[in-house]
Amino acid sequence: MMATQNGDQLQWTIGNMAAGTELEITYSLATSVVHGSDLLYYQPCEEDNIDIWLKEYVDGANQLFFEVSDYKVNSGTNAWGILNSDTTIRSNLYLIEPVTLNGDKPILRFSHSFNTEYRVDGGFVQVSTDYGVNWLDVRDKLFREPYALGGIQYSTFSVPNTVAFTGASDGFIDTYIDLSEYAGQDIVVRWLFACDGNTADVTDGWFIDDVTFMDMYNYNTEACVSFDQGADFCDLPGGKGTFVEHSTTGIDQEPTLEGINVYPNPAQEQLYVNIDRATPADYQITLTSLEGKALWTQQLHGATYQTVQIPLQQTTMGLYLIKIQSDEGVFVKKVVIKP
Ligand SMILES: [Ca+2]
Ligand SMILES: [Ca+2]
Repeated sequence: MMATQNGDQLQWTIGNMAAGTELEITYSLATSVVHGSDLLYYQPCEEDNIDIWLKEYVDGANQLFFEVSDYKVNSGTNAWGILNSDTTIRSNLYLIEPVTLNGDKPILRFSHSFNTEYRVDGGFVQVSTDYGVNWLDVRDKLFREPYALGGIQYSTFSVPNTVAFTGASDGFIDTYIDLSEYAGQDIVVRWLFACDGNTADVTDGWFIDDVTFMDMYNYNTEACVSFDQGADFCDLPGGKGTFVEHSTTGIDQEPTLEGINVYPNPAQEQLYVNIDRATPADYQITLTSLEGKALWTQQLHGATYQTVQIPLQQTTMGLYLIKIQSDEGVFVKKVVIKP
């Protein structure tokens, strides 16, 4: 069944359906390499740098602190973590370096792994827009991997209606927090952990890694069904739809195809793509605008050692993409064209 495109809508005409029958429509979408979330701040949690992190023992019978270690990590060598305790503990970890929330849709994402006594021991996260004077409850802003349903018992934190990450996450998961309400402000974060006085796997706990602030780019598309016999029925996907990763894993990383060079950059009258490879291969070379509009394209068949010249006289100055497609994948490079 073909879809018709109408602006930002895709439409399928289903026709008649018998009562009780089901129809599944699947489609795939591609996002341009230039569209992605903007990285605002990234903390790899590799070291206990005292001007960024603060660890605080609050109270309890066991004086445990969050520590940087290689015990459980999401990436790199280390992560922050704290072990469960079978005597009472309350202990906090602060990221005290303020992060300015640029953009319209700033979010915080952190990777974490937890395995605690379900609904009894656990932790939660708070943010502050006044450098730690007041701490804000962001429970309604967690939009992926939120807290456990039903909260945590009162006596662990002695705070009514406490929600928490509790139970088992089964490895590292990514929690996303929508901070758009605080856009433009500086923010600091803290993670609070507590255990009651009994029942704990003291070999496990809560581990936090890869703290990332981004101005989010996402596709949050509403799907609607219209039918003759009634009003439209519409629904949105959960988790704010499709999240597009920040560009350090996309275009800025500029993955290379060995033996292929694009030069000069910036370019003026000509741009060259030089292929210097012993194995013959097919290529499609395309110069596109940032919006993905193709301005020049050429196919090469069985190319080995070859230089392709792209004329730029008709191209206005600006930032462009050179896209080289082969059996090995797509290699995209940003090029600046000067007047
Ligand atoms: Ca790490
Ligand atoms: Ca416990």
